[in-house]
Amino acid sequence: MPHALLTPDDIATYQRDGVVVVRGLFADHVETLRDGVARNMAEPGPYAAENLKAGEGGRFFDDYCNWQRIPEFEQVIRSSPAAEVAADLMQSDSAQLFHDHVLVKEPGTSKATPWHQDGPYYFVEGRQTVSFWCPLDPVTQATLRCVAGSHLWDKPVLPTRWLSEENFYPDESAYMPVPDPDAQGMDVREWALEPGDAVAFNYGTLHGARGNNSDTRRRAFSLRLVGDDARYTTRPGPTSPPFPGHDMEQGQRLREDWFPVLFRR
Ligand SMILES: O=C(O)CCC(=O)C(=O)O
Repeated sequence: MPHALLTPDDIATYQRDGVVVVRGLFADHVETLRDGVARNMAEPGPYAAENLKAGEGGRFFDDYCNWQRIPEFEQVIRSSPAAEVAADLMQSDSAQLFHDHVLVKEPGTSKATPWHQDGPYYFVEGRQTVSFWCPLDPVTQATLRCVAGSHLWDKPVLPTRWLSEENFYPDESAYMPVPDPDAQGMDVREWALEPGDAVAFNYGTLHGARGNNSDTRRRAFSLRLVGDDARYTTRPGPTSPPFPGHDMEQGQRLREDWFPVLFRR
C-alpha cells in the first residue's frame, strides 16, 4: 500500500512522466522550514549564491547541503513523510538522502530559472531518484515547470551555469542542446501550489521556474533523495554539489555516513 498521501495512479504518473504533484507533503512542517530558510539566509553556507546579473531586479538566492548545520532542516528531513513517499514514487525499498537546497525569489525577480536537468550536475546515476520542490509561500505564477517524459530521453541536456550561462563541462557534444519547451510544444506541467505542497520530479526531468513578478516572496525548499539503484559516478569535472573529499569510487552506493538512509521497507 502506498503512503496515504499517494494513490497508485500518482506512482504510475511519476514512473511514466517523471513528475507528479504531492499535495501537503510538508504541510505539517511549513513554519519549521520557513525558520530554516531564514536561518540559512542569515548564515549562508560556502555554496550560497546570488543568481542575478547587475541591473536585474529582485533577488534570487540559493544555497544547498545545509541540513547538518540547520537543525530545522534536519528535523523536517527526518520526521516528515518525504522519505517514505520518495520510496513509493521511486518504487524502491529504501530512500537515501542526497541533499537539501533552498531557492528564494524575492518579489520582482523576473528572471526565470533556466531549463535544466539536475542529473548531469550530480555524481549520481540511476533511475530511482526524486527531488521534492516545496514552496513555502502560495505560488500561483512563480511556479516550477517540468517537461513530462523528459526523464526517459536518450541523451542528457547540456548543463550550464545559471549566472554566467557558460557550459558546466567542456564536451558539448556529449549532450543535447537546451530545448525551448514552450516553443517546441512540449508537455509542460505546472501547478498552483500551497505552502507545503511538493512537486516530485526525477533527476532526469527537464525543469525550470518562472520569474516571481508577484509582490510576495517565493521561498522554496527542495529535498533530493535516491533509491536502491543509485550509484556514484564520475563526471567530466567537479559536480554540483561537489562534496569535496567524498572518497567514493565509480559504481559504489552513496556512503551512508554522509548520505543517511532515511527509510527502509
Ligand atoms: O526554484 C527554482 O527556481 C528552481 C528549482 C530547481 O531547479 C530545482 O529544485 O531543481
